Amino acid sequence: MAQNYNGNSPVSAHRSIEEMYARTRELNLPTVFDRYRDQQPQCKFGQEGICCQLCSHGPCRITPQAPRGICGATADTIVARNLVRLATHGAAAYTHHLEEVCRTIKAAAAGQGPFRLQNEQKLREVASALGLNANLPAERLAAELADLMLAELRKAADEPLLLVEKLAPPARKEIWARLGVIPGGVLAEVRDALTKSMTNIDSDPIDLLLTALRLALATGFLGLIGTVTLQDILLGTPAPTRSQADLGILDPAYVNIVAHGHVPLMATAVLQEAQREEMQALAREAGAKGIRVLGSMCTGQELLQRMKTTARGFAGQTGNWITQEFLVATGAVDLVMMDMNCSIPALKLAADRFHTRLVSVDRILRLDGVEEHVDYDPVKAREQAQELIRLAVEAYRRRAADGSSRVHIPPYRADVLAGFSVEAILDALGGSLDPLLASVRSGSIRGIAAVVGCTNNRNGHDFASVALTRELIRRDILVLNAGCVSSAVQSEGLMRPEAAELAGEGLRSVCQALGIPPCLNFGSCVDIGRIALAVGAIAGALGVDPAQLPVAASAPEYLEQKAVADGIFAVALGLLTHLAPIPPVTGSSLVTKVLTEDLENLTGGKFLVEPDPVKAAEAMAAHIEGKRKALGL
Ligand code: XCC
Repeated sequence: MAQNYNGNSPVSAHRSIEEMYARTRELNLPTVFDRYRDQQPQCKFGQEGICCQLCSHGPCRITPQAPRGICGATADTIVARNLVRLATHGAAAYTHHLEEVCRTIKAAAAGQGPFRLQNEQKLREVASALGLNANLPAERLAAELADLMLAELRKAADEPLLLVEKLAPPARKEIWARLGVIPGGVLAEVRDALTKSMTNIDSDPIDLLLTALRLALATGFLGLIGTVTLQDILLGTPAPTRSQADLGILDPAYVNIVAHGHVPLMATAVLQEAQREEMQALAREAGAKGIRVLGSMCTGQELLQRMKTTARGFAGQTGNWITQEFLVATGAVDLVMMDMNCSIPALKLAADRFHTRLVSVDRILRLDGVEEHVDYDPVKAREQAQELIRLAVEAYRRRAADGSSRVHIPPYRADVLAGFSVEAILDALGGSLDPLLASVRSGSIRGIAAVVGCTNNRNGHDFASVALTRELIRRDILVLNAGCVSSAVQSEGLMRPEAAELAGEGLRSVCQALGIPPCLNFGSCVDIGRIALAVGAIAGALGVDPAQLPVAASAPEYLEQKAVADGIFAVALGLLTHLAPIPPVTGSSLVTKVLTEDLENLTGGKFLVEPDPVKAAEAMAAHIEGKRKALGL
């Protein structure tokens, strides 16, 4: 159940983290929960989005006595501008991920580096949909597709994205064209949004909000859908596999390497190298039973869902971003390879108390105090992976010399069935969406909810994600998870087929007939692109617009800027999008009203801000029932 976090236990929805929090207190190691408490009370101006620090006259804070900043900007302008800047950060970060995948596909196509294309069928389908000659040899076609994506990334703002033209549902394109938000290249959109949200350029809150929509569409189609598509071609399309989650999967007898971040390329290379006898022998020489690669956050979800293709031998998922300090504090982690985002500065403080080695494996990631980096290079990744494994074995030797008294592993773990994708669902259903749609029509499944995104300590770790998911499945709403929410749900055992027992009667019978859990793991946060494709496919099969579907989205514990861009993408797609905690927009009644009310008349989607997960589930269910009625279901 939802808790009001006050710095006392319970701090987390998971027994493992409760136990580890007690352990870190014993060790006098401050963690996220303690620092959260130390920050209270937090600044109300920042929370409401009405602090402007853009120019050297600032900071300006809006109050009834001072309703305008020194330049004359209103609360509406300041809030909208701050929101655009958040979304811009998110959009920019996704482009890095896409570029890394493009570089890797090109290396693989040239026969360089550790990867070979895993899904030629998808390559040919996508290439043909985007107008390439799908009959070319696979390697050449893959390189052309990667070049096409890079060209999309770099298009000018007035050159509409091909991916929107070719992949968006037709009714959506009309709506976006009317609003003037069909985007050009993401980099140009990022540049425009950053420029507009500078001091004294764009002070029109409505234009700023439209800028955010445009940016989010560019992000959604290229950063999310483009990246997911290329990753499937390179690493394989997710297929159902069994694994385990939570800190109890750690085994101190092994050299433990944690894959932590978002871009699963170096992690996959390390996993593949770690399977080789020569590397396992290195570990045994050091006295370990072998090497295990464990997942954390979104990189872990990426490995988990590809255990049938490039991630064979993966040992399971430890948790999400709030778990990271507690994971290191088990004393059983030898190396954390950190890629892209969500490695917190405090991870170093935890690692310093143990033998754990932190290594950045992405050129854009640097952690204060961490000198070691092996920046991913698609051509040299095999040798880099071997280097990382050697560093881990060295750290293991230090741990072994230290004795095992400092290792503390909470005994909790849960079985997981992961690896759902549109293709995997079609397979499970015998090749067509019809059986699923029939269950929705008959009402056994009332609708579908995408419960995705980060975890956030504001209301305690993972309480809202788990409670909302439970409430939705109880109401016969099929849940798709992605991002840190996936870990929350996995650790509580909700991604086992047996969790069908917790669902309402209708959903339970469908899940039991198919042998699937009531919460389907769609992977990492970039896999929100996969969910968008699934929504588009369902809308297409029913011959309606996505906004008409009995579907809703939620980011019940959103944290950072990528999630802001994702959320705006979901409302642009026409979905009711639940959000908690309360985003920094409440200082402007105009922006709040546009986002939570008026937007529905424009895109069909809107935000629902509700910190209480039970109330949020009720509102999402009511929305789904309304859509069913309108469709005559
Ligand atoms: Fe980071 Fe992906 Fe958010 Fe989790 S979900 S807190 S971004 S790790 Ni993407």
